[in-house]
Amino acid sequence: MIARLEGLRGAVRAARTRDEWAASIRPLGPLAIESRAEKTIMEGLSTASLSESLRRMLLIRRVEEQVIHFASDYSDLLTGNYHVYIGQEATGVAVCRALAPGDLMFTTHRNHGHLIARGAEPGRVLAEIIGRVDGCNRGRGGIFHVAAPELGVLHTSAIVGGAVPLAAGAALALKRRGGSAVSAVFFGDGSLEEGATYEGLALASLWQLPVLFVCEHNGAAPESRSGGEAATGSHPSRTLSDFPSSLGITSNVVDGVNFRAVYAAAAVASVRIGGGPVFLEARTTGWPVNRGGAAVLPGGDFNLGWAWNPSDAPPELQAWTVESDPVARLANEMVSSAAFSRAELDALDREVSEHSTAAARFALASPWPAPERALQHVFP
Ligand SMILES: Cc1ncc(C[n+]2csc(CCOP(=O)(O)OP(=O)(O)O)c2C)c(N)n1
Ligand SMILES: [Mg+2]
Repeated sequence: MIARLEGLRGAVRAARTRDEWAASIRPLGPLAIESRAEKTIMEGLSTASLSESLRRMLLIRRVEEQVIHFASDYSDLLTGNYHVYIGQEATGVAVCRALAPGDLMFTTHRNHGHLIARGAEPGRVLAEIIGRVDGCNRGRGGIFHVAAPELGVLHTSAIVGGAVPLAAGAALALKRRGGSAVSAVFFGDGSLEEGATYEGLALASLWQLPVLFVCEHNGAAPESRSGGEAATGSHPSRTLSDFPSSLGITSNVVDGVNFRAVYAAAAVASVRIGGGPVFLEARTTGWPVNRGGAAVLPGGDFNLGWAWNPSDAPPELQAWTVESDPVARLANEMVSSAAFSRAELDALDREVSEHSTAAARFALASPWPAPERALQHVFP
């Protein structure tokens, strides 16, 4: 699949000039698939890749639950704010699935989900989150700066909007080097309140840089997710993708709860990006028990059975599970299509839960970095 995407990128670049790209600016998305190459992408979403995608979405959820346990079950593991990615798993997994191995990625204060979506080992992510020596960055990054250069995740910035210009800069380097790699950046809707974001968007458009801007709009009402207007309390435009559109960037709004829709938009974008940057606004509805910089688990860990029996979920999660949980939605779709049984998905979930429990044990057993090494890897 990845090799095919790489090949398609080259072919699409060769076929269209920059002017043609500029003229073609308009919303894209699942209904706007326009070429045979783009149709091939959707056909590539096979049974195997769906179960692998659900596995990864569940892994993010289970690892984030471990983060919540770290914060609630221990007094000294996580002493500040932390931000989990629960409710946005479809976006990270679908976008990462559409990326190729050589692509670069930048992320935010919700980085754990993105790192795992990109293939980072959960034990190393959890160890980094609690500052241990076996963490992705030897415990020096901590919860807000988990990075994995070996996976192309060059930097995480907890500064709202901070990663956007960095991703544009990396895209400039990629463009100068030639080749088909792209730079992808995840950021929240709040980033559109920051000047740095506009600089990054404007330069990416001016220089036609290969950047995939993924705006995770996690405050959207369920009815506004698949089109229409999204109520935002802090922006003058009610449709965030209007901002990049006004700068000449191809933009699209997609329902971030719908894995297939995000994948379609991201995969098509990653092919079209040869003609310049693409902006995806993925709308999700916030997990109701995500309280500011912390979270609670009112009914304990997520139970996959809630996907089929939402009335078993705690009252505050029932409506969200039905309307807005990307994991429950994909699991339900996979069972309704008769390609998978509930028992198969339960077995998948058990395996993922064991993986995340072992990852938490690994992180907790990892020692603190040695104080005498504190100045290693520091620029003089
Ligand atoms: C420049 C800056 N201002 C304020 C903050 C404090 N802060 C941390 S997360 C956050 C909310 C960001 O909202 P959004 O970008 O939509 O991301 P979400 O948390 O909703 O995923 C804020 C204001 C910050 N980290 N950086
Ligand atoms: Mg937000």
